[in-house]
Amino acid sequence: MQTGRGLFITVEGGEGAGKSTNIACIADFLESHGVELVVTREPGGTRLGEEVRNVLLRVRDEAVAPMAELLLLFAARAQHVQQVILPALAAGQWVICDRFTDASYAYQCGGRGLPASAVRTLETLVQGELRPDYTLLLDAPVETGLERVRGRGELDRFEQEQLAFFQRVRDTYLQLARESSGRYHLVDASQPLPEVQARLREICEELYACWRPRHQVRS
Ligand code: Z5A
Repeated sequence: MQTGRGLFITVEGGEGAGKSTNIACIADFLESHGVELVVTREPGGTRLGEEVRNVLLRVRDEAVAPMAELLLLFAARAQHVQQVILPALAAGQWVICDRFTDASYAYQCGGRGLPASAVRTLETLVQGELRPDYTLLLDAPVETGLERVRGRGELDRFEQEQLAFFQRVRDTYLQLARESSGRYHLVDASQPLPEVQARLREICEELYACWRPRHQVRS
């Protein structure tokens, strides 16, 4: 982490883990401490990225090759990194991103079976040295998350996958959390929302306390 730079925090988890709900709570908490931040998401975060998102999520009558899916995700990511993430971090803002490259390891490698080397190659090409400073993994049993999402109505192309796919995604996230335990904060997202949010506020408080002494924060 460079001095003067904002923090890059990614929020990951399976379907219905509560990423969107909890990012709103994290953003409120940080803003109340005077942290300037950008909240964004993947796929998406730019006009181009949001168009790619629509292409990726739309239900289609042809199978999408896993490598085509991965390349589309990284095309959107390249635009997002250059247009949004790097400029915000350089300006000292925090970036809170709803999913990032760990989702490609979880979904395209764990879920679809692509080799991790494909993601590693694209990660280096597209991001250079940019990696998240911290990752909050909202973890819940697959059935719990799917139940929450399926109550919402129409399912997108990913949400129509089978249970075994989502189980592989979850297992991959948990493996990433074990391998990068310094970066990952694992949060039990099956708990009631107030408890999940209390834990997230605690984590943000710790991150903020480490970051603040090196930075000017408006009162
Ligand atoms: N994808 C990929 O394959 N590879 C990549 O590299 C990237 C993405 C970046 C779209 O992502 C898809 O892109 C995604 C993976 C793929 N697959 N799918 N599907 P997305 O993040 O936009 O989609 P999502 O994961 O499906 O997000 P979501 O459905 O919006 O889930 P969420 O944001 O985690 O949950 P939520 O909307 O905050 O909460 C869902 C409901 O549960 C809502 O009614 C909440 O009030 C409720 N909730 C949340 N927490 C709780 C608790 N603790 N208790 C009770 N109820 C709760």
